[in-house]
Amino acid sequence: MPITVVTADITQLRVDTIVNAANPGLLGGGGVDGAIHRAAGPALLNACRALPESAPGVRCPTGEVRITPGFDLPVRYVIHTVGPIWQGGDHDEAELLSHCYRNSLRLLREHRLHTIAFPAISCGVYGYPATLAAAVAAATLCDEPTHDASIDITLCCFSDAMRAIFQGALNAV
Ligand code: AR6
Repeated sequence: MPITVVTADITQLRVDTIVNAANPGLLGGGGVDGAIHRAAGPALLNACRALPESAPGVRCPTGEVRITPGFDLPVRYVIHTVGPIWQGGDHDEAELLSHCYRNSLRLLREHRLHTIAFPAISCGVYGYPATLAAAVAAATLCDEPTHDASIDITLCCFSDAMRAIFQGALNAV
């Protein structure tokens, strides 16, 4: 299962599915979420709004995933996940972040897709220290069954500094 780390705008990538670092409401926001909604067009917001709420205003609890079409994006699907807000590290942040990656790959397999790109989930507005988040991402992805050579993972960082952190974490696994 090859894992590549790149510096790029995730909305430009031509993969089967990109992952969105969303919030539980799934109705858009800033950062990569805002960029994905802008590039996908208003149909994405409508698709998200149509997803059922599990509690008032919650369409995707932290660590879980939901899937929609990619609409105007050059991808077939968007997998929306919600990373944990960093609260110092003793509020199950690592486990919840790990669930984001693992559940995204589960959906990828269920939909028989092969290529996926992740942003640095939780590393922006949600405040997760990048070195710690990268270690969780690398450990989780490298823990996946490696016999599945048909799955190709891209870790899409928005700066070279972030790319170096994620590459370093992968090298350390
Ligand atoms: N392509 C790739 N990475 C990007 C892009 C892009 N176009 N834009 C930003 N990033 P964030 P979070 C990087 O804040 O921390 C939203 O408002 C960014 O530099 O997008 O999980 C949601 O609605 C950072 O490294 O996501 C939630 O409310 C990484 O993506 C909240 O932010 C994640 O930063 C989620 O916060």
